[in-house]
Amino acid sequence: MQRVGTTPDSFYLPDYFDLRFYRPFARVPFIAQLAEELRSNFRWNGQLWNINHAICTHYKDGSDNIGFHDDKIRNITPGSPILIFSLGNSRDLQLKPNSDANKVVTVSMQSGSLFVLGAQTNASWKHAIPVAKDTVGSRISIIFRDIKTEIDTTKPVYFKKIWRD
Ligand SMILES: O=C(O)CCC(=O)C(=O)O
Repeated sequence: MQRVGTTPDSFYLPDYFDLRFYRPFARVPFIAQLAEELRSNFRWNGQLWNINHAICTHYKDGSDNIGFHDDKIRNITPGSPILIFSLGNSRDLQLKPNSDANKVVTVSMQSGSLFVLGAQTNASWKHAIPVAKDTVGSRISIIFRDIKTEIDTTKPVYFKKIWRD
């Protein structure tokens, strides 16, 4: 067993659990390459952003969905965009302004597309991936962010499992 941390909230992990393998950047070179492309070439509001974080979400079929929410910004660089890269089957992204519960804008998230959720839009609109009306296969989204928190590689990475096997 390996002890992670020295404070009262530290815990033990089995020896076979190697934290390096639970980091998408280390595990999937394709994601690291995409992040590098975005860091070097993607300008938003006239500047480059330090895209240093990725979360992958797998929607196994049209029944997998995410309800309306805004993205929490506690750890992200102020003003930075949230970049949603889509792979696989197209799914609709719905956007709803906080000021008007009856208005919904729908964007078709095509494979290979990059949707830019700007900081102001995230602050004043909610977004969702609704259940698909038609039969649809799987989709993966990779969400890139500019995280300002330093990552301590000696600490564990927490995973929230949001898909069903
Ligand atoms: O998968 C997507 O396109 C959006 C995911 C999302 O809204 C989120 O993870 O906060």
